[in-house]
Amino acid sequence: MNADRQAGGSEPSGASGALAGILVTAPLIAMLYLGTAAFGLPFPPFDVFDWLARILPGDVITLGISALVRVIVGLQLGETSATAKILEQAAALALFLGLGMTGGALFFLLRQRLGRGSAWRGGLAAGLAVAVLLAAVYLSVNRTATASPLASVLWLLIASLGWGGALSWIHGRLRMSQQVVPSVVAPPSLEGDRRSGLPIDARLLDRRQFLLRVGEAAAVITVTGAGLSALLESRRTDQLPLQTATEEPVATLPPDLPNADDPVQPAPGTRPEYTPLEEHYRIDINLVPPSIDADGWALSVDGLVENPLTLTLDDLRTRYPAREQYVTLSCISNPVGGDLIGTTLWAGASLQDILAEAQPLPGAAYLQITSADGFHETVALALIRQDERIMLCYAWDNQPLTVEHGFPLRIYIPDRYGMKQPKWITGLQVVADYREGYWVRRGWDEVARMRTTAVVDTVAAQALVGDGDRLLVPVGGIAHAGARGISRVEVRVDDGAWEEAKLRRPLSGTTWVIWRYDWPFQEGQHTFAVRAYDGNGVIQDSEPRSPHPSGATGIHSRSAMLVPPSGAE
Ligand SMILES: Nc1nc2c(c(=O)[nH]1)N[C@H]1C(S)=C(S)[C@@H](COP(=O)(O)O)O[C@H]1N2
Ligand SMILES: [Mo]
Repeated sequence: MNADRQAGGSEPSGASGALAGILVTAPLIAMLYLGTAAFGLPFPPFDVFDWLARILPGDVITLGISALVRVIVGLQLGETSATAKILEQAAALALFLGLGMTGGALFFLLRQRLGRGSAWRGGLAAGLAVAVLLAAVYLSVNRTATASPLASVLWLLIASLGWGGALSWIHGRLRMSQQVVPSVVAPPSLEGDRRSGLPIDARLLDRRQFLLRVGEAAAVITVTGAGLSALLESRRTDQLPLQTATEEPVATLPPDLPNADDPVQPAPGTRPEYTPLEEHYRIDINLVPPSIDADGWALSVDGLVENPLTLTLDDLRTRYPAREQYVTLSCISNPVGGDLIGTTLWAGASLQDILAEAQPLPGAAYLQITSADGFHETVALALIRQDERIMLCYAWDNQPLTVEHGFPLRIYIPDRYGMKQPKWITGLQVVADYREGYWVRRGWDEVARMRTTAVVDTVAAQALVGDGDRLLVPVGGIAHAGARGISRVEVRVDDGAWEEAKLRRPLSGTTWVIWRYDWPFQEGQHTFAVRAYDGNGVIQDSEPRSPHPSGATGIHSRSAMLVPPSGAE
């Protein structure tokens, strides 16, 4: 046996370490999930992913986002932003498992190198190293754990030590089984002990059999832990109506829309003009949105101001005239025709009113906005002075902001893509110098002005309408040009001429416009293309451009097979 070891190759290999890493990390993930679901402790797999998303170069992230959106749209995986979050969460788990695997391999290789020193000390060192890394990541990005930082760091320490201990234990057992069962006679089967003629004893199991047992245990712990956590979490979220962060009643009726009497009705199949809140896209840099306790939160307005302010949510609601605005918000990553766009009623206080109270000092030129998740943006004071609609918004759809959409406070800036409009605002600072915002620094457009775009949502081949002796096909969708409005929409069928569509009066000057075009029915396959002119009469860019860096452009079209209605012949 000694000879075997001295001959080399008796130490468990790096590959065994990789396997051990997986077998130890999977149950660890389940236990961490349980800690999150039961006690609001941090969940490092998501934190590590969010941390990477913040430190990786902008091009890498942008490439990742556009690939993700293309896959979701291409494979028709469902609503883009919700699907993206699920895929990102899966990627985060895979990444963490991969890191655990690498950690296991490294541990085994290091043990080979460092010889046979005290095994438990190796495990302790590995656990401590992991604990330091996880705690650093937690402290730098985590805004979702509700447990105290002390409890959280302790928990990370315990979990990491458990991980290192288990790894070291597996390593020790593998080495021991190698010692007892010479590799020449240890066949890769459960018959191993009998064939090698050794007594059946847990300590004498051959490596494969031992790993099989560990694998079984790991699977049981992982599945049980994950199942239990999922159960706990669904209980908890069931109690939160729509994940609203306060106890205020949630409005269930759609608001009375100001254009309800407009004669131009959306073509059947057009997306809802007013987006149900739960269907509004969500885009941000967090796998789980930051949860902010309303009681502990207050907005600080400081920097180059005569009169620094600290405003609670109630102050914002009561000290300044409330403003309401129907708004269409779009992500700059939205492809033409995509679903990363939505319309709802925003309410808040004009930033003009708040700045008037804070009184910027001479030399003040910009407002820096910081968010709980580390996101930030800069707005020129000159822009705020010329547009009273720029507001700090505390309500959407007649109710407090939901956690996903920025509770307790977000900003609204007309005519800008979502990337310029922070959610989960914690502070405003009046400054002299410009500083690039989060996505600007990562290579996206500095101004991020909404592009003029139009989309064919529907060719209502199943909802033909009669018009005298003619049969018409309703075609329709949305057109949008930020706060510039839409003055004209045109439709082209196949290679025909551009024809004017009807416009429905919009909910406000800052929402999309619903258009409709009823086309005299012609049998066969037809393609309907659409283009829009903004409120100033400027025609849209028809050149197809990808979202990066300034927003997607191009002509949207939709094809449909038109067959005569049965019974119409
Ligand atoms: N704090 C914070 N605010 C943010 C973001 C973010 O990642 N963090 N993402 C921005 C982007 S890119 C968009 S498109 C909008 C989306 O807002 P919504 O999720 O409410 O639709 O939020 C913006 N505000
Ligand atoms: Mo966005």
